[in-house]
Amino acid sequence: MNRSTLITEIKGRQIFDSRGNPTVWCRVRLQDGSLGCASVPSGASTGRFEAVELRDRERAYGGMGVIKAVYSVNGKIAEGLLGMDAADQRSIDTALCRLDGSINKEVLGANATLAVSLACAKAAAASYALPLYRYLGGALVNRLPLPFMNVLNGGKHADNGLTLQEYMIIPLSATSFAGAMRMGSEIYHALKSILREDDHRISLGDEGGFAPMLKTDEEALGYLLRAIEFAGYEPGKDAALAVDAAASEWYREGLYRFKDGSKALNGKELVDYYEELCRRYPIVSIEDPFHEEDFDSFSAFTSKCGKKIQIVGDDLFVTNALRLKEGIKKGCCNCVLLKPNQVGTLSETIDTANLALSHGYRLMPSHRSGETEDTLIADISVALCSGQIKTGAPARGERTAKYNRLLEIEDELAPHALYGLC
Ligand code: 2PG
Ligand code: MG
Repeated sequence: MNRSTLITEIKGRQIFDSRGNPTVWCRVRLQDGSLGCASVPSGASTGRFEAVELRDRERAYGGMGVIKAVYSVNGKIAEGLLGMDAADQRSIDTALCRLDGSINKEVLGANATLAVSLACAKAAAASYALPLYRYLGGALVNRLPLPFMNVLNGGKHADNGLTLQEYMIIPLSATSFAGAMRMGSEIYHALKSILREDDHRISLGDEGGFAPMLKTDEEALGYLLRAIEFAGYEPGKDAALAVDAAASEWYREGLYRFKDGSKALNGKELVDYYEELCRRYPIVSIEDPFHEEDFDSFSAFTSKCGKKIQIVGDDLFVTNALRLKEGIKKGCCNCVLLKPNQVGTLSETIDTANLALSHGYRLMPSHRSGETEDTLIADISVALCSGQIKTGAPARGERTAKYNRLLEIEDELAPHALYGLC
């Protein structure tokens, strides 16, 4: 055992996320003085089967305080982990699961366990003087991901009429990550100009995308096409579209009910609706097209369209290997969204990623709508060679922190850096 990576101190603190809600921060100190700090994001459209984010449920912060989770970090977790080797991530994460003892981290809180799990990895990487992506991914890692940029926000992330939660652009024809950022940024600003010209408000949603008062999803997709063209690019060739429907949020009593009241569809009708959207717009990826328990519609849609487009499971799989196993058995999706805070430790996140890869699924590391300045998912996307990442608009510090980190990694990997999907 490398004695310099033994944990000598674990310190938790309550900080704030991009929505102004409290969240957990943690710093791990090692015997050789190395430090690792991590903070935990938080979702708004959360899956029912996610690990539990422990909230105080008291008067302060409208019940959103995380003092209990911080107490878990400074108390039970610190007691259990002091003296352990931070470089032995598997043992650290096994110990965190054991200390919690529940199946969904409801005792200590997944926000507490994840903060510590990630801070240990960062401290160990610092001790080895390796960037996190290299520490986690190994010597051969050299691929930068294609960014899925959420430039128009709807659903639970904005108070407009849009049913689908995220409308993303994908800079397909870029040949480098820096080139992808240029294209994404130009399209983002083109979109702003067009919206302004049409007298739409240009206020932002939770993930930095615009949140105009549009009425229909097709109107939103139309604006994305116009923005791509206005920026001088060709829709479908230079930049494609993707959506996150987050359909669990608009499913009630057996039907998918559109926000504007125009439609209430059953699963089969919704499959047809998506097929039609894909015919009319250059959509290459749809996330959570159905409710998190509607495995039948997921598998029907995957067998119909899974060869043509990427179908991503977020609330469906919640980064959980057991949920993913069920989805694999039933033929649901061909890509897994990876959100470490849905499961509560780094090892469990990577286990789910490996299970997905071994069954031919793609990976999409993802931010949450409530974020911090932590850039871990940028490093994870490189370490896992995912070839893609979803981390919001190319605007707002908590989003650009991840993009800027990827620009830094691209520089570090030059001249051998590859870009995009394998
Ligand atoms: C999603 C995410 C991130 P939230 O649904 O994919 O974009 O949103 O963090 O609110 O779950
Ligand atoms: Mg989602």
